Amino acid sequence: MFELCVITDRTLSNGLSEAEVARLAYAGGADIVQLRMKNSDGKEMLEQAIKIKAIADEYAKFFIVNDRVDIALLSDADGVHLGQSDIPIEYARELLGDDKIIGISAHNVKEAKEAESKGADYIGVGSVFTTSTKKDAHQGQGLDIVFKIKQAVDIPIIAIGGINRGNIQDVIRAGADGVAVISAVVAQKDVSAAAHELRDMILKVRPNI
Ligand code: TZP
Ligand code: MG
Repeated sequence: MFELCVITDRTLSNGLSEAEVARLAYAGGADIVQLRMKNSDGKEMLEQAIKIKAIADEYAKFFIVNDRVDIALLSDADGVHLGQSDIPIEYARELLGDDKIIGISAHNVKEAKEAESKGADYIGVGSVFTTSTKKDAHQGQGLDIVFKIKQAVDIPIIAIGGINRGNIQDVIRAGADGVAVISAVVAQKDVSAAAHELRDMILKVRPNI
């Protein structure tokens, strides 16, 4: 369900819109597309969200919105992904209800356990490796953080940050249930092929999916 999450980034997507990237990513095998539009107007983000929701339904895949609970509700997304300084999970849950997915970013075991106890559906863990995609990321926490958080919680964990074809299998072996990537898919010439290759690599390490 959560094996490969592709997160949009207009600045890396070679002129493609978020919805165009989403279609290619789903076609290649992404399980989730997360719409991430930092600094964009609500109107433009909602337009992309509504388009991606329709595409996600076509492919019977998941659609998650980064940061914006309002956009998630208005587009009938499957859920939201929230960081430690976004709307706290208890408030987001009040708005979204029990049926929507809420993912929470955690950088240590304490944050992960707290998110789980407050009803998070999955934990985003990172940045595992260094990445230039998110300048203020907690850089390069290593595979160790994946292992530690996996031991500490019972909900799925999705690793993020600098993950690519060269290290994705190590991340799964360290205990991640899934991975989230931006540049390794969105910035590639063939977005579908990149998503397909990464998902295949996950399957090779976890053939039981
Ligand atoms: N959160 C932690 S690292 C990161 C986010 C959104 C960026 C990941 O991008 P990339 O290109 O897959 O390293
Ligand atoms: Mg956020």
